[in-house]
Amino acid sequence: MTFLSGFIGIIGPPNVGKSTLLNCILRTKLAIVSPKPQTTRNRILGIYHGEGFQLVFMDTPGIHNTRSALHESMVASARAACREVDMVLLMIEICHPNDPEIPSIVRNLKRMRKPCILVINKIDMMAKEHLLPVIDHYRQVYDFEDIIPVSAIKGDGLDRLLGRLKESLRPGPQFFPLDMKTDQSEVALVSEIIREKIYSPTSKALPYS
Ligand SMILES: Nc1nc2c(ncn2[C@@H]2O[C@H](COP(=O)(O)OP(=O)(O)OP(=O)(O)O)[C@@H](O)[C@H]2O)c(=O)[nH]1
Ligand SMILES: [Mg+2]
Repeated sequence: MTFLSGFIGIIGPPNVGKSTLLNCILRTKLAIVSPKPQTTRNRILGIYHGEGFQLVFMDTPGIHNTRSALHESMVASARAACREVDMVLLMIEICHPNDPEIPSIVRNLKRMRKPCILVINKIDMMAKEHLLPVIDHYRQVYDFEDIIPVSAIKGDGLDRLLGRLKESLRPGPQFFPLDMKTDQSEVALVSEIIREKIYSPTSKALPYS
């Protein structure tokens, strides 16, 4: 049987749930999550091992218009990830379907002609009737391979998403060994978790930059 594999970039505006999706798919806490935007600072690999296939996910910092040096480098790393992958997951959230960052992200996708699945997250927060107009709108915006509503926090829609990603895979090597779930060192994982724990009680007191 031919082995199938591919790299998948998770991109989108800040705070839409990209890291929550990565953690839920891999059933492991690899990326920290917080209600504040711009939580993820580096791209984080998460490796999903299936029977005869491997999906390598790249969680990325939220893309937003910025002038600070730190945030510029975060956004640059998200855009670079987009260039390297075989498939992009553009995540938006149903409560802010017209985030001002989305048009520039889509322009970038068009330039790169990347196959992309639109993932509409947080469907647990809205009644179903809000979904159809958003799907109709996004059908006009880009030639998405598919549009998949999910709730990353509850795990809803993830089987469909994984099935769709598996269908898109091409023959390729097993990039990472079976016991490897991420490329982050234990030290990096621990320091990220400490950062996450500090975020919530300190709130605005934490000098963000
Ligand atoms: N209700 C609901 N909340 C969600 C869902 N997915 C994520 N969240 C919440 O949304 C917030 C942001 O989640 P993150 O996973 O940190 O979002 P992100 O896109 O990685 O954010 P950045 O790294 O800052 O770009 C957190 O408070 C999550 O708990 C979902 O499916 N439903
Ligand atoms: Mg994140």
